[in-house]
Amino acid sequence: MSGYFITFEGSEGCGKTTQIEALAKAFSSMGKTVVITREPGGTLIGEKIRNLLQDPSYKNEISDITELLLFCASRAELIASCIQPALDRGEIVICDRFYDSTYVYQGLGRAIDMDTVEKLNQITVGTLKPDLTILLDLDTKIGIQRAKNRQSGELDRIENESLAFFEAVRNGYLEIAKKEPARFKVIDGELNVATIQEMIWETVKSKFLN
Ligand code: T5A
Repeated sequence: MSGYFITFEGSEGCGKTTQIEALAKAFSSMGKTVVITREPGGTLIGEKIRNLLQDPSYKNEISDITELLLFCASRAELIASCIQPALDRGEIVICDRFYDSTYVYQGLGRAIDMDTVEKLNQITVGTLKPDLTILLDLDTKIGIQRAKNRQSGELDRIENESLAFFEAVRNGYLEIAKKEPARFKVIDGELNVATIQEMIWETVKSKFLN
């Protein structure tokens, strides 16, 4: 038996963590087993990679290709030790970011050749694909401001990128969602938390619970 694999995507501060917690509670209250995880991170090795990738003092120390490989390494470990085993047990896996993040942040934000990103993605994930991806679309400036407020003004290595970088990320997400309408649900991240929560639950119910 295979469970469901749900991913959340969006640019900085769009509200993924807030909504993932609410969705996991809703599933748990129905007696379903839910695994919440995140990228980069989610494993011992992945969390060490996350620290490397986010540390603002490494601003000029990580080349674009190294960054891409580190995100893929974290993902490979997460799939092998967490996501695939949980799906094989029939559980629900909710992941904060997955390979769509790599397409938009490294492929578009860093402008790494898409063939390279695609090849590495195939090596990293094989045939694994999310059953549903919730994209919380948010104005870039609002998202960065939210991230700043939450972290008392401190931004991590990637959050320090330019507005143009995050505009490319936002537009890239919307393009992917347009190409894969059966997998994506795009929700306006400026709506209030409760409304977004309800919209996500309606989407999940109609996709998995009917
Ligand atoms: N990355 C990741 C890549 O470049 N390539 C990759 O392949 C992968 C996997 C991850 C970084 O790595 C990059 C992308 C990222 O830069 P991260 O810390 O996980 O780093 O960063 P984010 O994913 O952006 O997570 P954040 O914690 O910054 O944002 P969330 O989780 O989207 O937002 P959340 O829920 O923490 O909310 C942020 C603030 O806004 C408020 C919350 O209370 C909180 O204070 N909020 C709202 N306010 C108003 N209205 C709403 N609807 C709100 N929802 C939440």
